Amino acid sequence: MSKQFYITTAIYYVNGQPHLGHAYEMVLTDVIARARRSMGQEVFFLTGLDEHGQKVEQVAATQGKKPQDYCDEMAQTWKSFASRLQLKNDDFVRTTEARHKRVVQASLSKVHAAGQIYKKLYEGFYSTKEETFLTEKDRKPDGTFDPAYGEVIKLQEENYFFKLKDQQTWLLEYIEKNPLFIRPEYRRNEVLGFLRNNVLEDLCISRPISRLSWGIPLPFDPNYVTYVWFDALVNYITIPAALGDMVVSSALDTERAAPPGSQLSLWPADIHVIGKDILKFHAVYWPIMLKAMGLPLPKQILAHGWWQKNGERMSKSTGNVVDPIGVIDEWGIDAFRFYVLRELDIGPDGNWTDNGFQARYSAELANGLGNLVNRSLSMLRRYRSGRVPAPSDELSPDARQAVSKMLALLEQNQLQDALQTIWSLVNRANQYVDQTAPFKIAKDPAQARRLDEVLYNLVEVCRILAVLLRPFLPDTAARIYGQLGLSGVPDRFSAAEWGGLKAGHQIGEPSPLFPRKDMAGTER
Ligand code: ME8
Repeated sequence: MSKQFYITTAIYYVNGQPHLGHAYEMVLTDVIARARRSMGQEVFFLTGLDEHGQKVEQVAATQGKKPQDYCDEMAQTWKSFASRLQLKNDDFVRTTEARHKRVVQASLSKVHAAGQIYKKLYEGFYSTKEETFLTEKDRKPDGTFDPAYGEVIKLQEENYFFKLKDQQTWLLEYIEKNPLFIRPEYRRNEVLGFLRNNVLEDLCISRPISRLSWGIPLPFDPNYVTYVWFDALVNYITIPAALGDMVVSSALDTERAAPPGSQLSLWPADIHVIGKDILKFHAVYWPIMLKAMGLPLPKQILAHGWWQKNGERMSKSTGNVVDPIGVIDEWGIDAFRFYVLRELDIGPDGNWTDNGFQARYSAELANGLGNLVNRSLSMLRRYRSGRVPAPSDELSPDARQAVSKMLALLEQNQLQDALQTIWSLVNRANQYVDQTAPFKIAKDPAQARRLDEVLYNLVEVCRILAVLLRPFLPDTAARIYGQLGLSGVPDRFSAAEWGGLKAGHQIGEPSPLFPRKDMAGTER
């Protein structure tokens, strides 16, 4: 089987409720995955949950639950969140699954056998809250630590470490030679700066079982569990291995779980989509881990920014949060998907405002796209009983230009610009209605041919818009197709060629895609 386009999100800590930031990451990954499918590529989209660690163990205990029971409940919450967002993911990984644990252990064995893991006594500061070892560098001038670390204790403990020290040079060269490895460019520069100006410290990858039992045991020492990143990052290869990917299975000597003939070819990943806060783990530690396992590196790490609300960090304690499910219940999933991708390019931080959301809903969705589709279809029904007239190609150059520009942007994962390009066609078609005034020429029988031309151009643009919008707004695209009386879903960009609607085709019933809302009273 030829290699699929393999794209992943980060895996989410199960000890929290899903929020806007997670929804954004999931939706943007879903759009890239769907866009690739529309390009005709075979795609595998993986998302999932990070379920081990002290915090999960503690939260479960405070609720009087076993950690696994707690994780099982949270997994339901997260899976239903993903489905409300209309993710078309191909698998959902949970780090407590046997298929994941097996491959984590195989990867640890491999790296251990290669001499890259060693044991040493650690003596120093430890933040229980952040579950992390701290060094002198983390101390403030007055000797204290940032309050975010909570209580900081002195700890003496033997642990396993993964060697990073000798790995800096090749990684730096690799990133310098491969400009697309870390995107966007300024995030790449951050990593380059970090590697040029710091000496990598070896990474502690274990916790004694006496202190933490909720983890995957080290295959070479049952008194320890593996800790956080050696468990979490490895998810990106455990699912390929479980599905029979030969690259991973042969590097790690894992048996192929999938029956012969059904195995997928996934590794190396094409894109890991992650947030800016975990860039170092993905762009520095993960490549070094992969090299130690004898595996090729992912092709790209795409780091997005963080959302704030009203210019401030979202925080439950101050009530400054956006509840994606509440927004979806009120405005619909496509309005949510549209806003987050139209508002924020992949890279910088974004700012959610309810007013901004409503303004885009009203201007771009209701009055822009919704109005275009509704009036185009309504006029065709009113003036031609819903029958498509003979093809005409007045707007074909505009459509062709929008399609080719959008495809080029999608190749670069420039989703915001791609949406803007689609809207340039929406605006052009709305302007065409105003310029040609079909409601006026409909009154003049001598202009019947002209009216046919105008109506054809409008409904054909609506059809093409459905094709282009499908990855972004899957429901809306399907509804436009349905209202046009077309069967199936517009899931191939090749269908965006001008002339798809045939003369005599009977369209369906138009109904508003984005009902106008009374904005007064919805101010929050
Ligand atoms: O870090 N805006 O999990 P996580 C945008 N389990 N993105 C945000 C955000 C915000 N306000 N808040 C969080 C973890 N994110 C680890 C990852 S991967 C092998 C292990 C993003 O649940 C964040 O940047 O804390 C990250 O990419 C993702 O949500 C998961 O965060």
